[in-house]
Amino acid sequence: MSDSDLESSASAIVDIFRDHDGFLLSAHVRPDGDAIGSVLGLGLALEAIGKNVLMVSEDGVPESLAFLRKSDQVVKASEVTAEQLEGISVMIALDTATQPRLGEAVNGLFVDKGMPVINIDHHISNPKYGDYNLIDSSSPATGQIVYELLKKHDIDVPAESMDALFVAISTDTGSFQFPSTTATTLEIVADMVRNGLDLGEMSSKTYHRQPLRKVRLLQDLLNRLELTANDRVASWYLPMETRERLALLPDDSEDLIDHIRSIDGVIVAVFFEELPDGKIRVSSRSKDKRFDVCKVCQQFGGGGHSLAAGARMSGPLLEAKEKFLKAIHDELSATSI
Ligand SMILES: [Mn+2]
Repeated sequence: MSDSDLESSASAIVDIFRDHDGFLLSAHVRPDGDAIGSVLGLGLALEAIGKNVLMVSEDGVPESLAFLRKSDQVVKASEVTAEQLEGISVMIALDTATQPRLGEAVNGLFVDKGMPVINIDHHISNPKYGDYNLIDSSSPATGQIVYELLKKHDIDVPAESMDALFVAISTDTGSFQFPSTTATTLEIVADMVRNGLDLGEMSSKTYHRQPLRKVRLLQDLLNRLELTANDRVASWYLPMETRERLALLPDDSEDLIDHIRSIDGVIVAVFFEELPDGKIRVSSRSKDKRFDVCKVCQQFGGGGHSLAAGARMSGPLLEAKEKFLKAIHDELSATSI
């Protein structure tokens, strides 16, 4: 979207905020920091201006983000009652590249109910499934789009919102290390700090509270680390058996891919996870702008960003791994890196 398109979309969305009283907010399944942070950030800001807000998530709030104030207000979509939906007239999808990624129970809450859908996101592959779309693929986090939207239109950002939006931006930028981090991102954080954000405390709560089982998982994954294509592709995989043995929670494997992404000389990192339903979740990262992992993930029905993308494949695990790595190797040979 061009700058003027973004501005007119933003104004149209703020008009909807002003004209309606009840909002349903949600983000993608298996929510990460940007997903929960954006929902809480916008939801609590709307609540503070007197709106009725229902924040839901297909999979609830991961344990690692439960420190966010008022995160207990984000409820599991399957547990929402008809009463809670009363007066809700607008659906807001945040950080969700495609509508099905909201989850089945979330979709069930608003599809065919005549609610306009607001779609705020930064995924380049977002097909603009909303009635109102604010898609800025140049933004490193949906939380950044939300913060700018609120600030530009003089909607107050309460302290709890600010914490949540900081965590959204911090996690999606890899703590302000990814190249997607812009001067605007840092200006936003400066603005937050000036307005009372405790950056040290928020960062420590976000990054320095690893459960031991997550470190045990890392130990296990390191034993299965594989380097291919002249050590330019690093991958590892997590079988169901390990998940059960270590009694892992679904989000324990989050961010672990950064360990292999960080290996010197590695261009592409891939993480294969066997899920309880037998499907294989593939996460991939590129460290070179010339190598687009989204393109490879799209071959398997997935998507995301050019430097970070994912897909879901059918099992068995080792077959999926072989197929996906072959596509990565083929793409690598076709690209002059
Ligand atoms: Mn995001």
